[in-house]
Amino acid sequence: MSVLVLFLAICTWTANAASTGASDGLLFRPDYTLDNEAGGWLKFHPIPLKWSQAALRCHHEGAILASPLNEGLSRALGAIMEVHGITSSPVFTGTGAIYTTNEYQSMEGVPISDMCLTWAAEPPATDTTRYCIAMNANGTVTAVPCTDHHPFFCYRKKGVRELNKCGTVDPEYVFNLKTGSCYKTSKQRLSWEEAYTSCATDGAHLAVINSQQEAEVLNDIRRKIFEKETVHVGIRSWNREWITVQGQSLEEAGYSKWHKGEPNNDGGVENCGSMYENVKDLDDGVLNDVPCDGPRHFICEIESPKEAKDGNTLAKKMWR
Ligand SMILES: *[C@@H]1O[C@H](CO)[C@@H](O)[C@H](O)[C@H]1NC(C)=O
Ligand SMILES: [Ca+2]
Ligand SMILES: [Ca+2]
Repeated sequence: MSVLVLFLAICTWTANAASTGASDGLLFRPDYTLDNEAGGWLKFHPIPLKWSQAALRCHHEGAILASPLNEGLSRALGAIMEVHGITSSPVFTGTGAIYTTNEYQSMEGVPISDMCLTWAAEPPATDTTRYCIAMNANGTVTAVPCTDHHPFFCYRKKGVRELNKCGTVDPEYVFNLKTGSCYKTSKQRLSWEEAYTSCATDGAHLAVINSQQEAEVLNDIRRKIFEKETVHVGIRSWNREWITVQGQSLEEAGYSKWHKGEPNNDGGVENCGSMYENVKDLDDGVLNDVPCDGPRHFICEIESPKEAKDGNTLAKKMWR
């Protein structure tokens, strides 16, 4: 009995701690919602994934797979599940037998003995299956195989420094004074669509050329990092109408300089935009249409804070 009282006392104390520190103007990604009860930012991912995929997805977003670390977080997760009508299937938490089959802890390293969990179904004592902890809408938890597919929450605890000057948690975005945008170069060659998704996951977009100066800046980056290679940029053709990933025509965007003879729609399959390799030092940064499937390097862009408002609104629409 005394153990139970102590347990409740800890839970209450933690919940109070989590709900202190009202909004102090710090920002995180616009697709995340600040939840004071949770003590940080939350994003619900309704598309079910395996536990390992869910954990990686959160990591790429600069967050962590959410666990019911305290009552505040538990309540916040339960409330969002209710809003989304998730009552029949539990959601993955960031807690499970992550490193060994019989020791349960959250991704932050908090053992389950330190959490306020009410079990609907406990993990079997001995089993070779790896179990992860899923949460029901009523706040109870269930052990489910980590290879099952469930929706999940990503969580970013409120801290002192959330975003760098590029408005992201990713240090690879480099601010450029000439254009006021931040750029990140790819590590691997991807198809245009994969490149598009890769930038979107960062809260960025495939680089859109908005001026002659930006064409030169991007071409300098391209030449320095990728030398003679072409790179995907954020334009695509729909029935031979070229539209940027922000929904503008090239003229509206501010740059529509094609290489001589381009866009030629070679083979009838050139529906994606690339920045041309530097052929004779004459054609720096001009556009060429290429097949979307062709794996190429690419540059992601985040606009300056002034313009980022629109960019973020667009991005927010893209994100669920
Ligand atoms: C909570 O929900 C789970 C799953 O739907 C169910 O098994 C459990 O009995 C419920 N517990 C309570 C206390 O309502
Ligand atoms: Ca731009
Ligand atoms: Ca072409």
